[in-house]
Amino acid sequence: MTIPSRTQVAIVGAGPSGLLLGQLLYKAGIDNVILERQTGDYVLGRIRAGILEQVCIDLLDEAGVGARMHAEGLVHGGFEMMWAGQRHRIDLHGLTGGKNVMVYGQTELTRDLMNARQAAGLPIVYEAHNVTVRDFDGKTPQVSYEKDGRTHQLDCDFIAGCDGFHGVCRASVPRKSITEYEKVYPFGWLGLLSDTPPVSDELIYINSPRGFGLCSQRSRTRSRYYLQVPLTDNIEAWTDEAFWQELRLRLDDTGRRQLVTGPSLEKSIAPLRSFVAEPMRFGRMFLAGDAGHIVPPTGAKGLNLAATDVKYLSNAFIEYYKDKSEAGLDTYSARCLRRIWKAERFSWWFTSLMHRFPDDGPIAAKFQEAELDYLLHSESGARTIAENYVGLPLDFGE
Ligand code: RFL
Ligand code: PHB
Repeated sequence: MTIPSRTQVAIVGAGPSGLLLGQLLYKAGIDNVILERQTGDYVLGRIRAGILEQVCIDLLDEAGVGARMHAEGLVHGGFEMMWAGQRHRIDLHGLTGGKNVMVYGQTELTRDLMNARQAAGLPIVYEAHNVTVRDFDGKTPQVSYEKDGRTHQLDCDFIAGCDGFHGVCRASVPRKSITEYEKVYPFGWLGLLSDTPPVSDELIYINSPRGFGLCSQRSRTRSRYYLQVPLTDNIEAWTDEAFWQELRLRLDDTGRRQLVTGPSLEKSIAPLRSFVAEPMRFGRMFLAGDAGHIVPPTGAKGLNLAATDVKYLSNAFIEYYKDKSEAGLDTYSARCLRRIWKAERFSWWFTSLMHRFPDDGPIAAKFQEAELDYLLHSESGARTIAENYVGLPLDFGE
């Protein structure tokens, strides 16, 4: 594949944000080049999100990559919350006027986007090292990168920073031009993926005296489980058997009976963080997805927020090239941030409600149980959870 030295939009990062943006721009006839630090296999090996909101599903359809998702994804009309050993169902479908979520792994979605890009023969550079973004405050931004020992330069109209939390784009902005808000949580999530049938048809979020637990899934034969663990825990110390034993202790009797265990396919510990960078536009460079914000995974919002950033950004580029209007570019940051802060708030609140915080005494657990008891027995309480979980409408509050 020949990589041009000039393009309209240079996209840094081939995670879901970068690949989806590239595909939407391609559909609209806008040239783009993607530069990714890792190999494609490495990107596909990262086990992350599992839950898609309707807004994200619609966007994948718009990008023309939804066929396998509709064939293989599982539609969920509810999930369960457990505390004090009892389960209570949140009827997403009933409480939101018919909305659902879809279980479809980030790995699969990424694979669909990669395949579509390859089929269209669009330029993407894997193992692009030392990516550097320059002159984005002027009219002629540039991106340089090293590949196979040679330095290459890419001239462009715009740079899309889709390079995740540890990327180069946000880090290249002068400190005086950016404000960062951050909260780091005093625990992590230990995740385990296994080819075993899920313990239940729907997800179970568990508040237990031993800490949070989550029973999720990727398909009818593949499960994904998470346990709250101290940040000091070492992944090597968590044998599969130790994981299953701890999950049993956090489940109820029915769950313990129905749990099918097996060897792990992947096991990792992820730290939990709330983070927002403001603004998301710096001249001709725009941040999208985890490059601009991080949520703790409890509300399943990270990938979905990335998808809505990409929707606003692709629309803004399309307006710019087709209608010669900069209106979408000018409002991009404010529109995204309005949505992002609501998802940040929900994810922080849901995390606080469901986890045990090491410095909190027994009274905090009592407060959590009282709040859960109230929320799940109040229709408006349950609806508030459901409405946020399925995702607020794109035009919410506009
Ligand atoms: P990514 O996926 O981090 O991709 C960024 C890409 O940029 C590359 N990169 C660079 N490339 C070139 N030069 C550089 N200097 C570069 N620096 C970085 C990286 O290699 C990478 O390929 O960000 P993106 O595309 O914005 O996507 C965001 C999502 O990945 C993330 O929000 C979700 O995974 C979050 N998340 C969840 N989101 C949901 O909506 N629903 C869920 O159920 C859900 N569960 C989760 C999650 C995240 C988790 N972890 C591990 C953080 C569960 C977990 C455990
Ligand atoms: C997952 O399946 O990885 C998953 C599901 C729901 C969450 C977080 C992660 O809230």
